[in-house]
Amino acid sequence: MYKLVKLPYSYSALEPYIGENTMFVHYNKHYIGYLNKLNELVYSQLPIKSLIINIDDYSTDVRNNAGGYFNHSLFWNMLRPNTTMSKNLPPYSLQIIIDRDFGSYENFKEKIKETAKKRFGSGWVWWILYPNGKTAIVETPYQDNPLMYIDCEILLGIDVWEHAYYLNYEADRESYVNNIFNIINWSYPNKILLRK
Ligand code: MN3
Repeated sequence: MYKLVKLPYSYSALEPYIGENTMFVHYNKHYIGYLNKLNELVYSQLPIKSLIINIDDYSTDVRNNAGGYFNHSLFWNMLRPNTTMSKNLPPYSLQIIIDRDFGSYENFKEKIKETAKKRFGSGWVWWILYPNGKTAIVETPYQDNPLMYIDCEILLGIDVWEHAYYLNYEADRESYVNNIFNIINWSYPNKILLRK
């Protein structure tokens, strides 16, 4: 049985950027839905990451629900509350990597916004780390993620399904993505890069 990852903050903690209703529905309806469906479909002792890496061996139903479960389990921890309305800039250790691979933090943000715009319909935008140490921004459809396609590590993921923002932003994905930089938990990618 795959298990629920607890939301590491309250449903209202990401306000004003993501509202309490959105978080409640996102967690309880969508996330728990993927998990329950996945547990109905497969009885596996395999760590979820191994299942994801070998996803081509499974049905589309397993792919969608395993992806939904895995992606959201990461996503909750990639965000953090920002009650001080600070700019939430990445720490120096990440700034160096961002400057190296994207030129500047502004360019990095632009690249993410542009990639989110390019994703037609539901999906995710990712900041990934290649085995050679370079990082890049990519996107995947539905509940897919880069581990299903290539050898890499996920540094950050942004859910650009309408269910992630519609109650707050209606169809304005751009404003949602623009605002999400205020609540990115930079410790998440930082920990992965420090291990290298
Ligand atoms: Mn979602």
